[in-house]
Parts: sequence; structure tokens; C-alpha cells
Amino acid sequence: MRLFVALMLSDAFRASIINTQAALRKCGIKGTYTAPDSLHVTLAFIGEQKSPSAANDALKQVSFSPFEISAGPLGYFRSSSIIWQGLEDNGNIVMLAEKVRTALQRSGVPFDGKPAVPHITLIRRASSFDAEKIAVPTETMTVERIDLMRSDVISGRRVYTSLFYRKAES
Ligand code: 2AM
Repeated sequence: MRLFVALMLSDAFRASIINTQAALRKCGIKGTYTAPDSLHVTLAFIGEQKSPSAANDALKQVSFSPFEISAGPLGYFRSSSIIWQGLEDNGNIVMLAEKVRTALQRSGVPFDGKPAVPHITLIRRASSFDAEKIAVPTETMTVERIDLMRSDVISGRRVYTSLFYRKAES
């Protein structure tokens, strides 16, 4: 099974991101828009594993306090034609990603070591990136949990399912 660790979005935050996707659509940008339920921030991409148990055990070792995030400007990964929502988070997402990755390493779970760039993928294979007119959402959310996610292709569509979550300690 294909696994990754992510921050999933609150309903209100997700709704504001969906509005941004709608604004991009209105601008005529074509591509594969991320489905509402799949919008997330990746902390660590693990990839294929026979079982989620070692990753579960690793997440049990991660402790963190709740923190606020808000939307920032949009960004563009030119190499993969991805338009993404940037985030304002006082560096907390990268710090949390580091904790997750350290715990995975200690548990012997492999992961993609590319530096974490906090983002929410909005459109893959975007036809262009002409988004200066798009307003930045004002919604904020409190990060209160991290999820171990499973990624499957079901009827040609990628579907993410939470297998386990670790709550912040307030
Ligand atoms: P993303 O974070 O830019 O959206 C599940 O595949 C998630 O893990 C995707 O959302 C994907 O991109 C992210 N990811 C990070 N590194 C990856 C890799 N090497 N291969 C596939 N997905 C990766």
C-alpha cells in the first residue's frame, strides 16, 4: 500500500481553498483539479509498504502542540506544472515535518527526503500559471492532528483514506 503523512484540512479551510480553485477555473486554467476531499498538506511521502504498522508506531512517537495556519500566495512548481496554495505557518509545518521524518527514520520507515515545502496542491498538469488576480483566502485553521494516509487508485481516481491519526497535545 502507498502511504504518506499529511495535515488534512478543516471544513471551513477546505471550503476557502475550493473557492480559490473555482477562481482558477474561471481564469480558464485547465488541468487536474484536486478533489475537495483530497486537499491536504504532505509532511512525509513514504510510498509502498506492506503494512502501515511501523509508520503507525512512528507517529505515536511524535508530540506537538496545536498551531495556526493561514493561506498565503499561490505558487507554481514549473517542473511538474503544479499550482499550489502557499501557507503562512511561522515555520511550524516544516518543524512538524522534521519531527515526523525523524520518528519514521527511528522506526526504519523509508520516506522521500526532499525538503518539505508546505503547500496544498490545487491543480496538477496546469495549462498555465496566470494567477495574479486570484485573491488569497482569509480563512485560518488550527492544526490539531496529523494523519497517516493510504493512497489508492479506485476506478481510475486517486482516493486517500486516513488509517491512523495522532492528536496534538494542548
Ligand atoms: P503533493 O504533496 O505535492 O500534492 C500522495 O502521493 C501525496 O504525497 C501527493 O499529494 C504528493 O504530492 C505527495 N508526494 C511527495 N513526494 C512524493 C513522491 N515522491 N511521489 C509521490 N507523491 C509524493
